[in-house]
Amino acid sequence: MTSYPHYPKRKVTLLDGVWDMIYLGDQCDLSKLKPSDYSPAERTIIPGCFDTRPDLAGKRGTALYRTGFSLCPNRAGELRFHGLGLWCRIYVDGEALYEGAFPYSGFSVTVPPAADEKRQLDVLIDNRFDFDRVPLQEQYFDFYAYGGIYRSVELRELPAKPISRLQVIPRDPAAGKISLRLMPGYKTEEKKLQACISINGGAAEEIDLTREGDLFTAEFRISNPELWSPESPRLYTITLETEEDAVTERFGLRSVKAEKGQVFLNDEPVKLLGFCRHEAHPQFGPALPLDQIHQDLLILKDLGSNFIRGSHYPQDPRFLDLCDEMGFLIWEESIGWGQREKSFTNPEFHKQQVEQTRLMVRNSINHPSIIMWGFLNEGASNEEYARPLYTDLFKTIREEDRSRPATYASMFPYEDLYWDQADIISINKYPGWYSERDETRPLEEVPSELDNYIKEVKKRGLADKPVLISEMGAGAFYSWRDPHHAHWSEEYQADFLDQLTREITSRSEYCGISLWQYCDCRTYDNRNALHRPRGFNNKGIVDEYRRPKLAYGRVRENFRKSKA
Ligand code: ADA
Repeated sequence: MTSYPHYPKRKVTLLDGVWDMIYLGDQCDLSKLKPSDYSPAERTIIPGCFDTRPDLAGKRGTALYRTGFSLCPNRAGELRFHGLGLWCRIYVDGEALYEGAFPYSGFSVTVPPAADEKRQLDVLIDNRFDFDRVPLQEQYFDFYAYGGIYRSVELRELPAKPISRLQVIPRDPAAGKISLRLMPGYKTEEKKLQACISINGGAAEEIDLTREGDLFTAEFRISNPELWSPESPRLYTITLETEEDAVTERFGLRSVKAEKGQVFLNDEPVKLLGFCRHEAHPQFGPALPLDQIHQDLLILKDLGSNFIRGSHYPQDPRFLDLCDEMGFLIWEESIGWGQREKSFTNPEFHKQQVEQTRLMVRNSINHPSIIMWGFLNEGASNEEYARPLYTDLFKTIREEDRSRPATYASMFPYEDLYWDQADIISINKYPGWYSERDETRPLEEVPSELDNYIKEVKKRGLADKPVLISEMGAGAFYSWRDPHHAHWSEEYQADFLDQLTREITSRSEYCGISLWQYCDCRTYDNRNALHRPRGFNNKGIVDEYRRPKLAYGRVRENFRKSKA
């Protein structure tokens, strides 16, 4: 089964499975490369990354992937890529149809009709760093930049007048009121659109949608509405059918607000307790098997978390579907990591940031689990040169969706310039770990820093905005125990996270925390690895194989106590 949306009137084929592949090395001139010059003969598995395979581990270069598919003769199709990186060019029957570098973003490519049913798909993937070609993901990021088709690929047949998506925005959830926004997948001048809708597969009702810009919109009311919440994650499906096409989307009835220094879910204040999570595993990179995604969520539930920050890129839709079902609250963010002047002053970077952030909101808008949007993790929010992009990204998100708060993780709590634009103030800081003071165990920095951030927010007259610790953490090597409780020992991390989670759960001035981080994950393979022993970011509460460290029990107890 594919993730939502579903298209019940179309033939949809999941192309995941065994593909052919050839690794072309690290010297390819992409402008000259022709897939027809190669006969990929190696078998490989999609979703998958070539650079996690034992024979190609750590390679940076170009790989050509090939598979066949069937499409009804003389009918157009749509290839849906849920996530790949770093750069790709997509060919059908030898014709280049798309080229781009939007790591972790879901996007579609239209396949033109042909007389033959049998078609050939070639995907060229390149994972070499090159700011001009791949401005969104760079070598200095503290997470490994994998190469591959790391999420599912779907083929959808297209009718003449396809429906692209149906956005469902809860307006007054308790009264069952929703706004519908249909995105047609074809050009039209029509002012009205007639359709039938059914809720949860029940009786169909006729509805008239009215043209608004590029969309068709309508208001609708669900009878006997039941709210979505972490305790009771009630989901609805809606199927909208036109003469030619139908789409089934899944949604939940819930409201989110950020005001009076708190986050409200269904008008009740909620304390957000959880972790930042990378899609990562030593064997699979970000191409996680569904079972692993589910097990991660079971572990996070066991830890007493209700909140996950999807760091630092748009999330796998299968993960978001499970979060909807299991009642997690999610921060989804577009890809970004510590960008400075070179990026902010580059027009192509600016354009692609806006484009991928818009894509993220459009792709994920119906997930009730997503309660906030984010972007530009630890960007230069202390610099004036960053103002145009911060402003444009807030604008982009609000153009697409006003039903959720927008935020960004700032590493500059004393110099930030854009907090006034954010709905939630989110702070990434590492007192007690990256300590500037010369102490053996700088744990006592934590409470005083937490006091200072709040003082700063109040001083700036922003006390109405909720304050979230979007990252704080300490590293530990799994199974390294030490009576001295030295840095990197499981004991030091346990002391640190115990103190931090007790502080956050007892302070009403903080709306929550996403601890850095859920699991250890692979990062640098260059000299930066000197700060990242093993080439891993070791701040996980579980290691890369999800084995719990000592801190697990302490955090679990504190999170659970807070919710009791
Ligand atoms: C930053 C960053 C994380 C990670 C973390 C760390 O805050 O946002 O991705 O690199 O620091 O481990 O230092």
